[in-house]
Amino acid sequence: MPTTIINVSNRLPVTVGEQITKSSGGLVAALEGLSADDYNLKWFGWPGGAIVDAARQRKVQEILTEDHGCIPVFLSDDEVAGHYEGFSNSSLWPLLHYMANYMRYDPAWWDYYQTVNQRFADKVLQTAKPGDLVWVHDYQLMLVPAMLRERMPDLKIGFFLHTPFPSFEIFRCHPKRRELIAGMLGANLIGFHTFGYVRHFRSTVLRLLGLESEITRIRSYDGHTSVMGVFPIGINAAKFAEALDSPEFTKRRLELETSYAGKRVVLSVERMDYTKGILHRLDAIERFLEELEDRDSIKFVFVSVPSREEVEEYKELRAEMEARIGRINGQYSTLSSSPIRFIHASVNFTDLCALYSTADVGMVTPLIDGMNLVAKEYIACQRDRHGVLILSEFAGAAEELSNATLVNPYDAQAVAESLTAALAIPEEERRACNEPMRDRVMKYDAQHWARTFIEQLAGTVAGTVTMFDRPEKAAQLLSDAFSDSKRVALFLDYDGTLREIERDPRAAKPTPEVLQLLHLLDQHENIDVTIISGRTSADLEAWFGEHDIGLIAEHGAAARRAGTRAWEQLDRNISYRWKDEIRDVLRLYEQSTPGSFVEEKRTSLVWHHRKTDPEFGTWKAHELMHELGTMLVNEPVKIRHGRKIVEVTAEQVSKGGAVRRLLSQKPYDLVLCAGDDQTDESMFEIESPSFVSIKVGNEPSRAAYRLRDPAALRKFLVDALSAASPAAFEHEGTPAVA
Ligand code: GDG
Repeated sequence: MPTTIINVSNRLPVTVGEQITKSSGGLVAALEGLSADDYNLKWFGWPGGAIVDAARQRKVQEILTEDHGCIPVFLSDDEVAGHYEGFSNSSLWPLLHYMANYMRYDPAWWDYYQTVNQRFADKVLQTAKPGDLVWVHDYQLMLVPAMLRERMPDLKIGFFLHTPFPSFEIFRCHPKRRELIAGMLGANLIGFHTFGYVRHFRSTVLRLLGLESEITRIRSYDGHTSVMGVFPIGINAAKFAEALDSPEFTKRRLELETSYAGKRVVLSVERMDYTKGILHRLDAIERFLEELEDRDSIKFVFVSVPSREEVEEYKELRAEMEARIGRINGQYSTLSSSPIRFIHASVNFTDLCALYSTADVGMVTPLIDGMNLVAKEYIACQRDRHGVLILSEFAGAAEELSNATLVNPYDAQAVAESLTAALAIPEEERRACNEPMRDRVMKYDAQHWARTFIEQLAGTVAGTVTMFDRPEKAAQLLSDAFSDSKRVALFLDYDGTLREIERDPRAAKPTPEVLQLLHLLDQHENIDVTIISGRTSADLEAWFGEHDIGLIAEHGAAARRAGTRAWEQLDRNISYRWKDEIRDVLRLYEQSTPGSFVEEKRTSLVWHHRKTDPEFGTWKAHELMHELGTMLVNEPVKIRHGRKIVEVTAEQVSKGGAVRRLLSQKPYDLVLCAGDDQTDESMFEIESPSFVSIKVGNEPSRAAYRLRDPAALRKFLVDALSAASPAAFEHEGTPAVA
């Protein structure tokens, strides 16, 4: 059975007008190149234009689906203006390209962006089945992965960003920065053109969301892992190869050669966009022309495809470009020729190939560009002429095309000199530079790109966390024990287990969901609940003092048994003299690491680095671990680098020890321990036939069962209670504790 690929991009590869016209961009070729034996492709996107009439929408949908495998997402004119022209192209596009001063923002655009992303997600969810691969494209749809994940947690979702991902310092300017990256993190696989963009994305996620990550993996709070990968997009190589062998191409090339006879041709092709460095290029051309003796010997051809003409900055760019070209042509024209030929239109594909192949120099100098396919297409078409590619260092393509003449587009003088030098490179040298680049461009083409992305996506572990043991088994054990009125002990860690983690630990007071769950458990006399935490007894007393439940504080150093009000110290015989020595060291780290602080508890000293720069904080934590390790070799302590903390604790105190002590005083038929942190592992070591251990979260653990997050644990407990006494729940309805 072929796997279904659901490809989701802002635009469908078809346009609906009087007739339906198919477009043939790189993405179409890339996906059509996937084998039909292995994959069945469905394409979701906007068909262009506003089709408002419901009957016409149905008709268009029917034709597109049946004849083209395309499922249209219809948008109104207002939605296109708010989502596409506004939020996507006037807000996100400039920022993703480091042009924060071009970024505009209107809160109404954000509403449109969310609505349209949700419409795309809903449309996909109407069709998607488990086992399908969903591939979402580009900056217009950054929220879609998380929207899909929320409703189908097991779906394999990929996201590819076709633009650069800028440095954190730039991306942080966006008013919706957190929402946007959280949306992308719904994907299992997030693809970028270069490793630089991966690095920036990771750094942004670490700093804005405070998540843990390795170089190419990020673990989200909801338990799934997003893998980041480098997938440099390629050109439609087969289409170019075919064109170069066609008689029309040969004819058009001959015509161009005749028309430009006696001149060296320098070609630029691009959408008219301020990222493409057009005005800076004109500066360089002016400097070049100033120095040129024979002005009839050169022709610059600019193919500038109209783009985003509704957006103000693009209108201004066009006006400025036209004025500058007019001035340059006025100043440097001779009686027989003018230096710049400016085509403000799209040329047909054969003409484009003929132009690429005729040009002595391809001048591709964007100020920044995700990849830039024009550079690769120019090389592909230089099969026998070996023209020179002048390429901006700031195009993603520069990583692969390192034999090109690489330039800094902001340095007009250097670009002008590179152009003079390029025109003088001997043929042998040009051939030697181009051949390896051409081999690469033709081999690692768009189809290769799509295949590698899809194969990697197919190989990722599906969204949900793999369970150690089926949680239904634990649920059954628990509900059986509840319904038989057996004596059950629940030892529940608090932060990250019973309740979601907060950035500020003081803000993590019990939510109504937690309190409602405790209230439900409280109604069963046979169930003893103990909250077991690393927090101080004062913290626990303040939040749970009024509840008749057991409390264990400071990882097992103090306990307040259910039914009593008094706290008992379990660590009376333990010495804490070692604290004096290390307190000073931790203070030094506090001083030298902005945002970090030292917390002193009865049984431990903790250095917190949650609020520091994540990379600096983690590095300092490693240094501190090393220093403490050598200082404290002979002391009865444990040193631990936990979640954004370095902690030194008395060796004899542990949660596991405290649980054992309570169990030795009162026997139970079933004991359940749940925790999310390393300190909880000492509870999971307890061995007993009637023992259920649950890890909350997706880190490695010795627990027998695993649940995704605190909400899943709360639901698990409520479900077990309701299975044991359905009547009580029928009466009250299922409580909203999750
Ligand atoms: C975005 C990213 C990334 C151009 N003029 C004509 C014409 N074209 C075709 C070219 C090329 C395509 O348009 C332009 O692609 P680029 O990659 O250069 O740039 P963007 O449009 O900005 O694309 C970019 C890309 O997505 C893919 O991920 O590389 O960085 O910004 O294929 O051939 N085609 C025809 N006539 C023209 O006049 N027929």
